[in-house]
Amino acid sequence: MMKTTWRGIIAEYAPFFGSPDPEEAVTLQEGGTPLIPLETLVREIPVPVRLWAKFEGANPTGSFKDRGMTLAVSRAVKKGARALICASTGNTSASAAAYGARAGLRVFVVIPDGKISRGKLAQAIVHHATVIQVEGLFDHALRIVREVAETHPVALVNSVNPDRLEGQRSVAFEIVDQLGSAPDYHFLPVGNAGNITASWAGYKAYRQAGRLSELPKMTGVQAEGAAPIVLGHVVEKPETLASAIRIGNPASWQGALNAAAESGGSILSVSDSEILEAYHLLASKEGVFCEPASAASLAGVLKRARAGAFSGGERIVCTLTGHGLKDPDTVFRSSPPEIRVPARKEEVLAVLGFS
Ligand code: AN7
Repeated sequence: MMKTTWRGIIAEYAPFFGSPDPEEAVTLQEGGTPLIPLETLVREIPVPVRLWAKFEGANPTGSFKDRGMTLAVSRAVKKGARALICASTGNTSASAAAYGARAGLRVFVVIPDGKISRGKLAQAIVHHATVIQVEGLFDHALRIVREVAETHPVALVNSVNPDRLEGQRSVAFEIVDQLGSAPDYHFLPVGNAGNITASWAGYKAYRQAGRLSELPKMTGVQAEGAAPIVLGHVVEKPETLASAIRIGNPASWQGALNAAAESGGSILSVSDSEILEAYHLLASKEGVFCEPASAASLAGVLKRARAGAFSGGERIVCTLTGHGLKDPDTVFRSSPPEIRVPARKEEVLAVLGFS
């Protein structure tokens, strides 16, 4: 007998998506990602809470973007689109390139020159997207593709396309299904602010459908050097090592503010060194390798915990939005040098401390 496998979010949550029919979906069986208990890291928190990571790096292209891309590309195909376009800090372009390839569409990605991680660039290239690097920021790239898509026959698949956010709601459905209820707190990194907007909409849709009663407090985490929502103004020159969230003027700014306000949550910022601390803790203490931007969510939890925000008993989920393999350069830049010895047993034993 064939084992039942996960069929992708459109089929698994069909009642929450009016279209397309699951048989017509452009899918790589995205979603169904692990909710991993962080039983070692939780000891960093001075009061007894429970902590999980929703590991979105386990999606087919290695980030949460696949949840929105399956819906956006499926619907674009139904409308007769022949080409897709997006601006990206890397993960959207990787996902658009893969789903576009699967649907037989041309894909154009516009990215900030030299500012996206190598793995993501490799993904766009290997799926045969046309990669256009612009000498500017993500914010400039987004403005350009919005204008192009308004006047030319290319479907825009950035999260300003509502299909993207509709698909990204599915992460909330899964968390509730996995936990049996919503967590008390849901922490996630914020760049263009689509994901916090979509996750919040997902919880609300699930409650409306009678699948949960209590909603979580949505807590968005920005990088200090790219924290327009926390600062309350556009950041002209956003800077952070978490390149995925190096965004100075988020498209879903208001959505993030609403999610935080309606849920009783908040938006905070963390420094690059706090991000790196969380990134290395996850990898070295839990075996979970996410990209730097993703670790901002855990950095936010630790920062809040150290400020005494939790009283004990809370259940906390952090979204880890993308896989660490997308950005190997950060590993080498932030770790001690590798050990090299002559090819002799004694040399290896000496390193082991057995000499
Ligand atoms: C790993 O790919 O904006 O707040 O162009 O790749 O919904 O923007 C990526 C964003 C967090 C922020 N973590 O999510 C893009 C892009 C990772 C990301 C975010 C992104 P949003």
